[in-house]
Amino acid sequence: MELIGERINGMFKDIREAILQKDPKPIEYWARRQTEKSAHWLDINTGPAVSVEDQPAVMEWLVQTAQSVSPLPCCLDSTVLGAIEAGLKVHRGQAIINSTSADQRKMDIYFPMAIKYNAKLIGLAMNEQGVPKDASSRVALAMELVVNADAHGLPMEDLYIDPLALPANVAQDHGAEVVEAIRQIKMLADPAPKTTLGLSNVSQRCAERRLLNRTFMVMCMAVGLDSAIVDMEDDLLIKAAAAARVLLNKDIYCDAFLKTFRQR
Ligand code: THG
Repeated sequence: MELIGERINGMFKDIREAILQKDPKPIEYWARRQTEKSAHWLDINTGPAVSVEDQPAVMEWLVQTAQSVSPLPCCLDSTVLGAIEAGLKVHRGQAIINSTSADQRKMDIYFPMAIKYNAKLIGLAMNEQGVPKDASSRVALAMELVVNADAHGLPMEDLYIDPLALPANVAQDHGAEVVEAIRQIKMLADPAPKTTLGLSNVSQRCAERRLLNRTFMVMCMAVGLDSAIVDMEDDLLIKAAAAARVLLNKDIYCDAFLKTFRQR
């Protein structure tokens, strides 16, 4: 299970303030902290308070600040093309572009960009018409992403398809559809594309957030979830990921499997 730490996101008040004050300390803190907690990538999102014009410079600053204290690669999370490219230009290691939709005009820009910068690419199972209601429409959009990866020459293991998790309190019917979509997406091609989710979406403004996050993650892992953007502060979530890998026979069982998982 590949873990992408969600915390460097302007949606959080301390990060929003850090961006406005150009104070590197909170960024450095969360880059180090999520690295210690065994994240594999750092999601970097400027958040809603930064204007489109300012986004490239802020993304560049966030990536450089995070990578000045952490060896981890970043998952560049923005809807602004210029911000993604600014992040890619200063990034060290293999980045993840987060994200393209299955909109053909966007795919024709983002797939070549991923290849140019040797980056991985998250493809959202949505298009101009928005987020689909059921599993089969998510899978149809995932197929568009797979076809485009093939056509543009992006290796299938560098494509991460995100069927889009929505909050359980307002979109309860989507949970089971996401699970079924993941199961089918893993059968679309051989080798299969990878799968990912913004896991904490599922519990936004819900009671018992961590319980919902952990449970949904394990359910999705059972049908082929390869990675997720997660709350690395939730130690039991990380332990559940390790346990699920053992129980799915993806890692060998040893008495130290929790420790072993965190050391990778
Ligand atoms: N798919 C992809 N990328 C994504 C998402 C996705 N990036 C953003 C998001 N969704 C994943 N990251 C987060 C980060 C934080 C929260 C949820 C998802 C979160 N934040 C608190 C909240 O809204 O309640 C913030 C509260 C606070 O200020 O402390 O839950 O789906 N590809």
